[in-house]
Amino acid sequence: MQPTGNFTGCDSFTSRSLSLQPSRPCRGFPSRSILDAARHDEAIFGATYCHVEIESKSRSIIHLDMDCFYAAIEVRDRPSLRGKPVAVGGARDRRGVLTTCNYEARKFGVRSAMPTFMALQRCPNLIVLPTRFDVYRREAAVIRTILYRFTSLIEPLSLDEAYLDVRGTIFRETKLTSSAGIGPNKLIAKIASEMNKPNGQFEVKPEEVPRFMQDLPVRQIWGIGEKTERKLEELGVKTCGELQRFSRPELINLFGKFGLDLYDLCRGIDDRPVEPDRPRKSLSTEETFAVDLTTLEQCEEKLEELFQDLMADLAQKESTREITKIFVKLKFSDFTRTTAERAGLAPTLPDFRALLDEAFGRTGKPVRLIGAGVRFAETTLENAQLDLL
Ligand code: TTP
Ligand code: MG
Ligand code: MG
Repeated sequence: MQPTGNFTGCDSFTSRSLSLQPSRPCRGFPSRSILDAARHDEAIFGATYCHVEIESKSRSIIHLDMDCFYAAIEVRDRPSLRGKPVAVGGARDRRGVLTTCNYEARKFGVRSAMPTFMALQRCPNLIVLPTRFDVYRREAAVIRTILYRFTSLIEPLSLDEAYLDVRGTIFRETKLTSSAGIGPNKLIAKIASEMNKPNGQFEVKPEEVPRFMQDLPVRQIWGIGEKTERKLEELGVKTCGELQRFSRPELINLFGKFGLDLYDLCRGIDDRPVEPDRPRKSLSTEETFAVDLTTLEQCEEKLEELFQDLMADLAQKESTREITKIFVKLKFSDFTRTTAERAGLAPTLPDFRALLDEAFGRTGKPVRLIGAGVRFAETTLENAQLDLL
């Protein structure tokens, strides 16, 4: 295994020493590919000996992930914050939650998705900044353009150089650091990219996979969340090596179909090819209420929460697509539904509110579900990306 450190020109982070116990769980897996507009700060791309060998065993996958992405952008844009603990998210008095924080804040135990009040208890000097999704979307588009430049250039013999170049180029052009992992498949590459974060990289060669998996905590495997982790712990299983002692039938008994995946994954086997994403046509969030909402004011309050979720989801999953329409969907207590939708509106809260007012005004019935969403322009991913630059 080959840990490699920082490139020059980025002095604010230090490279951590090699450890086979990654310090944090691997989230958001599986990722799709470098063409995937759905992920804003990470990309997976495959390098093979030649184009036709994409299905062969000679696959090499690089997984690249930006370091504390939103927080790093905020610190870059406000140099006076350098070296201080910084987080991005909702304010404490609004019962906010953090989207992320920089590595200075992580030393205090501050984490993504942590309520802001709790983060401030752990780190009283934490500087909490509001989100600027439009800026993150724009940065993601710039980074993706850089990545496009590399996709056709990578060859196995120069892989190390290639991913160094990718990270170096991103830093030169955005002043943001990233981390990369390289491995024989997506699973290993993704886990490897977390090994030397921030501003580091890590390679697992095919022959090193068995050793790499042996002590790896099961939580690092995609699909294993808190619940499965607990269930495994009750069975005395903490590492992938321990999980390898179970047979296929035993795992199917315990976890259903996912047991079959687990059998392979805990051995570091993952055959998913790197594939360009098929662009989705729309993105929405919705909520069904335990108690129906009867007034427009109640609906507006819920809409604001849905709007925040939608904006976060949009920045995360479709950071660069052109939005053509926005819509609000209501389902009523009698299960009838209506959708108010309009072209040419920006995805702003007042515009969503106008659509809600319109939809609510159509019936006045109690509301059991509200949905808010956007539709995207039909365009190729590359065009979508370039449009925004
Ligand atoms: P991540 O890549 O998971 O985290 P990160 O880039 O902040 O830090 P790391 O160095 O560990 O990779 O997520 C990318 C961005 O997505 C993150 O900057 C903010 C956003 N995000 C949320 O909004 N909510 C979340 O719960 C998480 C995990 C991320
Ligand atoms: Mg990420
Ligand atoms: Mg990241």
